[in-house]
Amino acid sequence: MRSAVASAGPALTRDDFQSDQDVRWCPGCGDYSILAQVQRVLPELGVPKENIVFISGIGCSSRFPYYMNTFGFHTIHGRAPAIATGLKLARPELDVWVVTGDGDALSIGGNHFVHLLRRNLDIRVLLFNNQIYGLTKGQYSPTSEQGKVTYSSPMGSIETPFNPMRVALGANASLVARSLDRDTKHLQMVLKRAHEHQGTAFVEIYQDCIVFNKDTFAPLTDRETKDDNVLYLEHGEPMVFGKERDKGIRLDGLQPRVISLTDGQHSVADLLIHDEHDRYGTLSDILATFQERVGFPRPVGIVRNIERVCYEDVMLEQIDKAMARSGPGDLAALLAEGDTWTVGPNGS
Ligand SMILES: Cc1ncc(C[n+]2csc(CCOP(=O)(O)OP(=O)(O)O)c2C)c(N)n1
Ligand code: SF4
Repeated sequence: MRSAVASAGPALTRDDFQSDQDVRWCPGCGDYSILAQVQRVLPELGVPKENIVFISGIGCSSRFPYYMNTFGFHTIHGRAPAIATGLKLARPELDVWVVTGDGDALSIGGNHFVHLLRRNLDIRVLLFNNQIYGLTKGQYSPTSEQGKVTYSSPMGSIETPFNPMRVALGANASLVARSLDRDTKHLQMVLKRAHEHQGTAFVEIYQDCIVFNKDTFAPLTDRETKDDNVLYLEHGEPMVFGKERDKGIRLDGLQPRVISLTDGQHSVADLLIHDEHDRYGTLSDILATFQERVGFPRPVGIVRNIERVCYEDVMLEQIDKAMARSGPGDLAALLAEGDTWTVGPNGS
């Protein structure tokens, strides 16, 4: 269910969304940029501050609600989706955002995370992926690459990492997107699109943990290399990338291939056209594999955007129907009915 829109009050600015708390991330942490982009975008969304709620779990990223001058809840590790679900069902008019990290969402909170996505409540989920546990000082996370040497994997992680986009698509998330902390305009665009979406919008944001996983995303953010390593997706447009826009993605049977647009063998007409509304996710599933393929660019932007019924709309309808049929109900009477007994002293 859509959140309530703004009344005709004074226009809000970025400053209106800054809280009075000192921001306690390490200097240079990518979280600062994400916070700034969220605070820049919110005034444009037209939602009154008192209708916005940020709910987080535990981690550096999860300190986010303290820094927002909105309602917020710093909950327990991995459980932000559960709290957000309860809140959205009780107060469906609120604009609910979940902020989580790769550890919070995909280790301890993996179960809650996938069920939020499959249920499709109208909630936005921002996953700050720094491929490490930041708050607890640098243990490998479920998105750390195989072989990653950390305090908890001194000989290199032997685990196959989660690909968050594949997890989200596997849970049939209705909006799946990716952006980067340092690509500020792109991140703002993705946040706005996530907000427009009705249903659970999952946004993976690559975030630099400058202390424990410095420069992990440098090839995707450094000026000299990013154009050759990032594929900016645009609905209805051919998949072109490269500093000279000289490369593209073509489908060869079921396999995507990177092709040159300057070798005289191919042209833009041969390239895959992005379709974010592809209902069954064939294209988004292919795009999600790019990060595992050597020599492929990393897709960013809206990977998938389909319409699905929102969980809270159907649940509220069911509650209305049940009340029309059986009246408003009486919880105390329900708890006391049927076989009940009283526990006496010493458990007798
Ligand atoms: C029940 C429980 N288990 C473990 C922890 C320790 N812990 C706190 S944050 C965290 C991981 C944070 O990593 P991530 O979600 O990637 O966030 P980041 O700090 O990198 O932003 C862990 C394991 C905890 N606080 N509570
Ligand atoms: S430990 Fe890493 S993620 Fe946490 S505040 Fe510092 S730089 Fe940011």
